[in-house]
Amino acid sequence: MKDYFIGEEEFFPGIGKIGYEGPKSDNPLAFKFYDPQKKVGGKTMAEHLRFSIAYWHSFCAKGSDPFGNETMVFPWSDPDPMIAARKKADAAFEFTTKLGAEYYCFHDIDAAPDASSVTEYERNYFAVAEMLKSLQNETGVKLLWNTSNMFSHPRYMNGAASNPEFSILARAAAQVKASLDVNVLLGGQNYVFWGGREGYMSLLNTRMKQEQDHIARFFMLARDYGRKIGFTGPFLIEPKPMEPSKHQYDYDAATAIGFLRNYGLDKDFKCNIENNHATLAGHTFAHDLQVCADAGMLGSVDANEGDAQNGWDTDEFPTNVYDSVEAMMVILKMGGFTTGGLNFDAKLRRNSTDREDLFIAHIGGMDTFALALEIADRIISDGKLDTMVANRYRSYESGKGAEFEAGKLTLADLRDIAASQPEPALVSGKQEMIKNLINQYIFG
Ligand code: XUL
Ligand code: CO
Repeated sequence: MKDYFIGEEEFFPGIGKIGYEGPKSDNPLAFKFYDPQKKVGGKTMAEHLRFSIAYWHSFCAKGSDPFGNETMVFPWSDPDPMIAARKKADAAFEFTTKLGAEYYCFHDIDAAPDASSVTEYERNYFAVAEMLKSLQNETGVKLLWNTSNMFSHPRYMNGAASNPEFSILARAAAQVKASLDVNVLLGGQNYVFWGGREGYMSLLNTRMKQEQDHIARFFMLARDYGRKIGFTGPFLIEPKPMEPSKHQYDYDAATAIGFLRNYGLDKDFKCNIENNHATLAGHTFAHDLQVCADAGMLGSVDANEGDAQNGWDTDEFPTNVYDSVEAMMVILKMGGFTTGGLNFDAKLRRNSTDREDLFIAHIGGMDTFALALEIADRIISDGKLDTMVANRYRSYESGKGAEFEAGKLTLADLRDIAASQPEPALVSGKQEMIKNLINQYIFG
């Protein structure tokens, strides 16, 4: 057992390394479908899925909600904030190693104690970063991304880079600068911006264009600084339509991509797509992934799911195989992740209070994506679905359709083609047949 915990204290006693036992296993602390070394289409499951653990939900948030107090007792809490940070890091690496996830993600103030003085904040953060570095070296766990929390502190109530008050924008910049320094120290694969308060509560007191210009300038400065200090990975925008703001500027993937292109940031920035953010925007998870993949801008994924009956961000662990299959089809077709991965931006329900629940929740999420990976791979390599889709677009492969695609026809040419032909025949979209086919792949 000692192999799998790092610090002085074991925080998940009685739980060892989680192994693969197969679909017949009735051990809740074993993988039923995620077999890290199993090859799917030339790569191992671990190489495809690149699972990551979110520091904030797993080791910081204790289950309070607007109506109730904390329900979770964390043995890595401590009245001394630096000791608490040390214990939390030990707990995080013990958990991640026992689970067999290869990556983790954090906000600056998840990992290190916050401070209102910038110097003290930096001192805390860099000291914790050294601890994280030695834990990474000991365990082989890697940093998928870090980010700066520019939404919890009261100073950010009117936004960070979009704040009407310049001194707050500058304060936010100090956090991004420090997080980039830490990212480079820890060999981070990506850097994330989630703009929870980069939006507005009322348009009546807001200059939308000026705020968006400021965000773009802020991103340019972050990019220039990052490149200067040797950060080579992509910066990732995480779209979300609302919550906590009434309206957020990175509403959805299409909006974020339009913004990045508008300001010439699309070479250095991509998107980090979260399922529950896409559904809040009125899309499916697969929709926002496809929008990014089509733009060559799908960087990474925050894996979770919402509740179909709720209009808010419930950040549940993913168990929906249908949604995950569709997501994995998009990811596989774009050639898989490069720097990105599947980060569980998901939290336990506040009444899931046993220590083992964190393992069980992640095991479920990893098994769901492992299943989805295998099913998506079968759907793609079998080719039936692709053939049905290709048939829908066949009329553009030759003749006048191909000439249209090649830009050889005018509007008047199209009119003449239409005039010379009978009323076009109706062509079925075959949606029901396709859904039945997907069920065959999932359950057949
Ligand atoms: C909020 C959210 C964040 C980002 C990182 O909805 O998803 O946790 O992933 O700031
Ligand atoms: Co997220």
